This record gives sequence, structure tokens and C-alpha cells, in this order.
Amino acid sequence: MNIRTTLLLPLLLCCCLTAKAEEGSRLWLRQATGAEAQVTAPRGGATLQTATHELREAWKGQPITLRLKKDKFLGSEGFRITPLADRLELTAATERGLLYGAYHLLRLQESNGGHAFTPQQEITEVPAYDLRILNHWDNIDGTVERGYAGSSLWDWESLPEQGSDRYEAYARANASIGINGTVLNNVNASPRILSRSYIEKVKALADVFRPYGLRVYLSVNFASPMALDSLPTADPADKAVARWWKNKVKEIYRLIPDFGGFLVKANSEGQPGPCDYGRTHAEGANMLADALAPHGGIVMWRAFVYSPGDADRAKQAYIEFKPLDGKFRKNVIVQVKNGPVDFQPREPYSPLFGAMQQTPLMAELQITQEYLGHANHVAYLAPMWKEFFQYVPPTSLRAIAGVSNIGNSPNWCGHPLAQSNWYAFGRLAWNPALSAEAIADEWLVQTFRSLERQETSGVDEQAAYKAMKQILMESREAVVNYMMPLGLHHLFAWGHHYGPEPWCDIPGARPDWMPSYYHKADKEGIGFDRSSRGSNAVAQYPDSLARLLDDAYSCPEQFLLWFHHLPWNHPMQSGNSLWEELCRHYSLGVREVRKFQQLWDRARPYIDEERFLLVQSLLKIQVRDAVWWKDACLLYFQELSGLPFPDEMERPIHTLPQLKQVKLGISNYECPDAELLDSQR
Ligand code: GCW
Repeated sequence: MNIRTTLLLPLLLCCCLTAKAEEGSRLWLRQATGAEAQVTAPRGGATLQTATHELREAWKGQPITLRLKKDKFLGSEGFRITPLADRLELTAATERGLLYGAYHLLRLQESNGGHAFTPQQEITEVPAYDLRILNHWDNIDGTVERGYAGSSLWDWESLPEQGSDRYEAYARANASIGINGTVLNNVNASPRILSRSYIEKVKALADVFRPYGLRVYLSVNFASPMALDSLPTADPADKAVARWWKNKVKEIYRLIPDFGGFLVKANSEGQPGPCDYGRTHAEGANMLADALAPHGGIVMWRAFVYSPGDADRAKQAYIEFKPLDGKFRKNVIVQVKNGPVDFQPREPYSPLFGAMQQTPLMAELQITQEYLGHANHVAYLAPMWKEFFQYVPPTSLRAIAGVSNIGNSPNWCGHPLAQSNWYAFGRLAWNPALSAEAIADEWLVQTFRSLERQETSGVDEQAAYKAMKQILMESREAVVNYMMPLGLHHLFAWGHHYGPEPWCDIPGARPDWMPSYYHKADKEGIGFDRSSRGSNAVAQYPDSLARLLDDAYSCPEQFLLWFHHLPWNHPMQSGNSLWEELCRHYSLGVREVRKFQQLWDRARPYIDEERFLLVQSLLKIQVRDAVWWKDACLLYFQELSGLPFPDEMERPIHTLPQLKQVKLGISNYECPDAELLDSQR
């Protein structure tokens, strides 16, 4: 029996005994039905009918009239809610605007404890971005790359003949938070997704999603013409290749007239691309853009490129893409990960943002917790994304994408609290000015409010919500503390990116996939020197920021070891040495997760047993892992620093040789050696 089963067994037994169990499948959409509100609406299409239906089912407030009215200010998705003497009026220029308005009203009602609610003032909402897109890294064999919530939601085998209730539930959940696009398949794309039979499957999904304003996009493999139709080349300058793409695009639009376009990972991690033929990323993107333009489609071209050459990995995307600024067609958007390396628990922002003034850019955020404890650890990511927006003004972006954490597990995201990240992504994509706190409040009350109890039970219940919110708000920083504080990054074990392996050294493997490439710890000190004396990655940032980052005494300490290699006794702002400060952060991370356990227990009387117990069990795993991280990193670094642990620090409970034996399977759901880890406690 592995660790997850051992810890979850009492939970499974207990849930059989409780009546009001909830498995989380209803997400934040748990409002009661049968409200019988008076809802008046013009005749319209499926989207308008959906808006009307949602309000009729659940709206408890005063009568409401839906109106379609041309309004330049509202654009194609905004809406206005106007309180009149005897009713509310919801107006929008399109049916989609009305749908978003309907969900907004229901969200306000739920935030009001599910009670009838009358807005006192006019409310006007217009989304910050036209494209608010989920990226699924779902493979056509049903697996999900970096997915921790079961298999893919898309049952390609049974499509298009057979549907699933979950397809509609998925579209509805997205619409309720304003997400309006979905890339169905992995950026490491199988060419087969563009075969006729798969396009028919994609059409079936697009038909289900359409009433919810959710457009479908596909990731494409740049060598598809060779793989599918045996063309001798995929060179974008080759006329036959361009013609192949034009025809393929036509074939797609014949079946899916509102198809959104392509997402492309090219010349990255072994994927084919235009550089294979001596062409640039712009030439490759433009060839696809020309095929899509007549149909209104777009290309989202990823800037996630790096190779094991001499240049610091963190500099490479900038080096390759910056010279291409202004060279892309109008319907190309370059999609850039938030940080320059790869979705680490904390990274500075990617310097490409702000550097490509002539090119529309979109941010790629990662909702799935590839580097933040998978679906075992609680890590509410809105604070991380807000941190990104502090440096990259939302207005400088054209669109926003999030790598999905959704799978076919009953609660969609694996960890019950991970649903908050799907929710927060949608809300921030609609309005990046919302605070992480406000989003946490909204999500918690909608997701956990007791449906049995009509009235809130006052002070204690408020305290329980406050405790849950504290967990969410502090969770990401806790993960940073016990995994990679002070700017450390990529200390992950080979392959699965779950546990620590700062010592990892696989002979012959790519150096830029090894932790030592990033931490560069030795007897003298630790950290990657990206200052002007080192790789000079700081020079890719605007001058004033570059100067700040370049000096170890002015560089924000949260990025210190990202930009500097420093002696173990480097003095920190706290007065501690760097070594002491590292020890302090790792220990703090462990203590924070222990505190989450206590805080979570406070919520018990107010929420359902099933989700309560599941989170309680997962927190045990998280504490176990936090201790594992702390011990592994500190014991390893201590071998190099030769320094003693500070007096007050909690002592390791493992030894380094023991920890070096731990080898987890690729997925944390099957961790054959977790017992070894557990038995070492
Ligand atoms: O970080 C890496 C992930 C890969 C992923 C890649 C990417 C889809 O480990 O699994 O591939 O990033 O973003 O393309």
C-alpha cells in the first residue's frame, strides 16, 4: 500500500458514513435550483437561452430583464446591470455579454450567502482581454502531460458519437468565470489531431462548448504535412507546404466555422519547427497565420525555447525572439511563460515582456502545479500571478493563457483546493485588477458554503472562513519556503518535478536539466551569477531594474540566488548570514504547513466531511513532503557549506544517504518508494 492509500483509507471509510458528503464535482457552481425568478428576455440563440435558463433556475432577487443593445463601450463581451425601480436590467451588445452578466449576478448572490440580492448601483464590466484561454496538455492517448487529476477529460475514443455530461459542465464552469477559449491538446502535439477523424471529434466538442461562448483551438505539430500526407518537407518557404496548411485550415473551418486557431511549440524540447530549415520563428508563424487569416483565426506562437548551448538558459528566449520584434503577421500572438526559465515556484518575470513593443504578446501562466507539489500540496496561485502583474502591466498584454489543471477526476483538479486556481485564473483573465484576497473570498464561499444551513452561524463560521482564506493566501509562499527560497530554482528530481534532488547528476544528461546548473552550490557559496559579472541576464531588463538586480545588496532577496552567486556568510538584511537565512526559510516553510493543518481543522464544523477529510489527509502528505524538502536541501547544502545548523532550527529527521535512495515514480499517484520515505521518519 503506498502512502497516499494509507493516509486516505480512514477518510474513505468515514465518507461512507456521512450523509452530506460532497465530492467537489459541482465546483463553485453549487447554487440551489428552482428559484422561479421572473426573467424576461428577447428571443435569441443558444447562448441567450443559456443565460436565461441560469437566471430562471437560481436568481432569487427582483425581476430581471435581459436586453441586447449595441454599445461600443461594452464591446462584444461586456455587460451592464442597472437597478430600476421595479426590476433589474441586464444589457449587453451580444448574447455572450448577457451570459457573463448572468453569471456575475449569480456570483454576487452567492457571495451574499445565497440570499436575494439587489445591486444598489449600476455595474459595468468589460473583460481586460479578448482572449482568455485554457491550454490543455492533453494527449490523444488520454494521458495528460503534467496533469495530476486523472486522465484527460476528452474521451477521444468515443467521440464524436458519444458525448459526456462533463463536456457541458466544463464549458459552463469556464463561462461562469469568463474563460472563452480552450486549446484542447498538448503543445507536444501529435500530428494526428489534424487528421479528418480527429477534426470531427473536435467539432463535436466545439458544438457542445459554443452556447457557452467557449471557442476551440488546437496545438499543432509543425511537421504535420510530413506526418499526415508524406510531404518531403515542412519548410515554411515551400509552396506545397503552405498550400497543405491552407487546405487543412479550410477543412477545419468547414466543420467548425468559429474555430479559434493554432497554438505552436516549435523548435523546443525536440519539437519540429521552422529552424529545422534555417527559417526563423517569425517565418514559421507567418506561414500558418496566412492560412488562418481569411477565416479570422490566430496563431499563438510560443517563445519557450532553449538549447544546451553556452548561453544561460534564462537568457535564450529573449536572444532568439527579441530580434524578431515587428516581424510577425497581425494575427500572430507570441505566447511567453511568466518567467524566463519554466514555471518555478518563484521566478522574476520574463524580460521578453516589455522588450517586444511591435509584437502582440500573451502571458502563459501555469495552473497545473507541475513545480508546486502536484495535486498533493495546497498552493493558491493568485498571489503569484498578481506578483507577475506588479512587474508586467496587464495593459501591455494582448491575451492570457493558463495551462489547465483539469482532468477526469470527480473533483476535476485532484486537490479540492486546487479548484481555486482554475477559478482565479478565469477571474484574473477577466479582470487582473482583482485582488487575490477578493478572489479567495468569492471562491471559498461559493465552494464551501453549507447548502443545508440557511443562516450563517455567526462569528465562528466567519473565523472558519478566515482560517481557510489564510491557508490559501499563505500557501504559495510556504511552498517557496520549503522548496526553493531566496531565488533558488529547479532543485527538482529528474523527470517528475515533485521531490527534491539538488544532488542529481545523471552522467551524459543535458546539463541544463540538472539542478546543479541552477544552484551552483560549492564550498564557497551558492546561486547563479546572472549579474554583469556573470551571465549578465540582468541586462535584458530595463536599465533601472537591471541596476537594482545587478547589486546583491539592492536585489530583492526573494530573487537573490537567481541573480547572484554569494558566499555562505553573505550578510542578509535580517542580520543573519545567507546560510542561516536559508535554514530559516526552509524551517519556516515546514512550520507554515503545520499551521495550515491547525487552521483547516477550524473549518470542520462548517463544511462537508468528505472534502474536509480529503484536504486534511492531503495536508499530512504536504507536511511530510515539506520536511523531506527541507532535510534534503539543507543536508545537501550543509555538506558543501560545512556550517552548523542554527540553534533554534528544527533538526532533520532523515539522513542524506537515505534521501538519496528515494526514487519516486513519474506520477505521484503511483509512488512505489514513498513507503521508504515514510519509514524513514
Ligand atoms: O517545463 C516543461 C515541462 C514539459 C512541457 C514544457 C513546455 C508540454 O516539463 O512537460 O511540455 O515545459 O512548456 O512546453
